[in-house]
Amino acid sequence: MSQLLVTGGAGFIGSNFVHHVIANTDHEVIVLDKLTYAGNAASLAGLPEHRVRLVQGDIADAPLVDDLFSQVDSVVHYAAESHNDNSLSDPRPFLDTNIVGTYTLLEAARAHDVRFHHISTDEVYGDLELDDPERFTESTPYNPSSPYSSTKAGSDLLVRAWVRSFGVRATISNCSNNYGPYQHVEKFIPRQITNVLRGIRPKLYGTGENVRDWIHADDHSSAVLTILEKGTLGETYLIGADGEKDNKAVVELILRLSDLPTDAYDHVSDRPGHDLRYAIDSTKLRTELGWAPRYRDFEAGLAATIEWYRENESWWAPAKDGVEAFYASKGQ
Ligand code: NAD
Ligand code: TDX
Repeated sequence: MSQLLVTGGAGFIGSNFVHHVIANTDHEVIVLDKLTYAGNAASLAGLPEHRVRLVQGDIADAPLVDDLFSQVDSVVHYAAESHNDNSLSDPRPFLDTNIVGTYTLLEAARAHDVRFHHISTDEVYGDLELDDPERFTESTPYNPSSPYSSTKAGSDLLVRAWVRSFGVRATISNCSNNYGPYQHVEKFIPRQITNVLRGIRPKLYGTGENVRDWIHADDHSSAVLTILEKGTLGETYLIGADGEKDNKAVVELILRLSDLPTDAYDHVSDRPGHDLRYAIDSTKLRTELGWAPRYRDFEAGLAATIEWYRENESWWAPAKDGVEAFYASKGQ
């Protein structure tokens, strides 16, 4: 049994990870989360209180971070401003949390010699052409497009520098697009599912030909736990489950699974700088650490996710109107 600090553990992927850790290990977890608009204590409801403690606070608060690092063996760092569209309207919080926040955690990891795992994204590599036979690997050059992805790229580089310069015991993972329960309604899949549940037509940016490489959040969690347990210090691992789909196909599948005509959606204004395609080659993680995804059937995973949103309206309803007003103001 060890003590684990999970930053951003009240967000989408962080809360899925905490559920995964409680179900699959005997670790005790401290969640450090600022509970921004994206964080929700209700995502941790039902977990055993003697194993999970939520501390509301900012990862850029150095005294708080220092105190928490003195209580744990390992840290998994999910906390971030995570939404590309928000980063195009107001980039500042992305610098504060993703850059200064990560720096603050690295200084504490250095002071306390704590094992540190940094969660990042495939978006640091920029995008691929639709017909490019190559996928992203650990050696693809960084080429981020948006304020969000550039701050994530910056945070990755800070981790690498703290490993090399100060010997911090860290690993990094870059994962593709996640879906599953507890994802904020601002994101693509939950937005379209909750639109359908509300009788609103799904909204596709631009032509809808953009490709994302979908992985279930629980598979992301098992990969992170594998890296934490077996990963080589200083290394980067790409996480993906061979789930490439274009956005149009995802919207059509949501409509079909909801017994609606598959053309009952609207095209809306495109995202400025919209990355065309992401695709992950996760050979290193699979061959070196023996990881494999469990959710191999996207349609079944999506159907279960639709069901989760249908059954948990009280979790998402408070955020829905504000999100739709934000998108409507941008013609999206
Ligand atoms: P999210 O927005 O759902 O959750 C982020 C969490 O961080 C929230 O609970 C929020 O309250 C918290 N937070 C924000 N600023 C904070 C601060 N200054 N101090 C403490 N807590 C703070 O995001 P997510 O989609 O769960 O993403 C989690 C991580 O995974 C991020 O680092 C993101 O870059 C990465 N990632 C996400 C995806 C994806 O598909 N969503 C894919 C790859 C990587
Ligand atoms: O209403 C929409 N309609 C639409 O067509 C929304 C919200 C999005 N889209 C498109 C844009 C993207 O091509 O769907 C795709 C997915 O959009 P998002 O859910 O915003 O995800 P993305 O921009 O791909 O980034 C996500 O994956 C990588 C996460 O939000 C990031 O945190 C992660 O790093």
